[in-house]
Amino acid sequence: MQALLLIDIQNDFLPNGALGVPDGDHIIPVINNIQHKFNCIIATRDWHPANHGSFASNHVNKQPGEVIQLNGLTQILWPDHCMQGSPGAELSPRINQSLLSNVIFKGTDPDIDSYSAFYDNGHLKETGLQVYLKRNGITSLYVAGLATDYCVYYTVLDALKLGYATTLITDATKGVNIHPNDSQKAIMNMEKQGAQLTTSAQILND
Ligand code: VGL
Ligand code: ZN
Repeated sequence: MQALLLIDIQNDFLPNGALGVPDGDHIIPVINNIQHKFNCIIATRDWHPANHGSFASNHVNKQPGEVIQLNGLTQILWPDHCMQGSPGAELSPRINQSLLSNVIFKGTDPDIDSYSAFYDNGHLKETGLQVYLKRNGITSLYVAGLATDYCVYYTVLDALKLGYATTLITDATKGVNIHPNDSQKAIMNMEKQGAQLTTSAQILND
């Protein structure tokens, strides 16, 4: 059984959002077009409390983009984003939500970030995604969403480690690219670790 995982398609990650991914909105029609090909669609939401340790604003004299040690883990600091209950944390109203089977919230602990949809960045706590996938007999994951070089990347790596057959839909993801080739490198590494690559056109052909 297959599932489509839609990572963090939230207002703050779209152009004009607090942490807008360049051309992040381009993936929305692509994803809406392929949803009917899946029986199970799961969305994730980055869902941070206001005092989250990944926000530069919660540290003295720190700017977004700077790197710190946060409770023993290397942490890139971000602008305030996806604050619990804020409009920026809503799923984009342009993404079809009528076919969603479940929504997984992540990044709720102020002391640790959570890029992967499965665990926090220290692999200390599960988000509940794995339990849901097991309960529904899902063994194969198609991954799309934002951002290629952060949440999509770490979700795909964890999925592979957990033994899921994992496919990245390359035209249904966009990256932050703090460094120009970050997304390209992330895709190369996902493939090296065993991810399959496909396109929305390929999925529509199957
Ligand atoms: C993300 C940076 C910070 C993402 C989330 O969804 O890729 N990136 N929080
Ligand atoms: Zn975040």
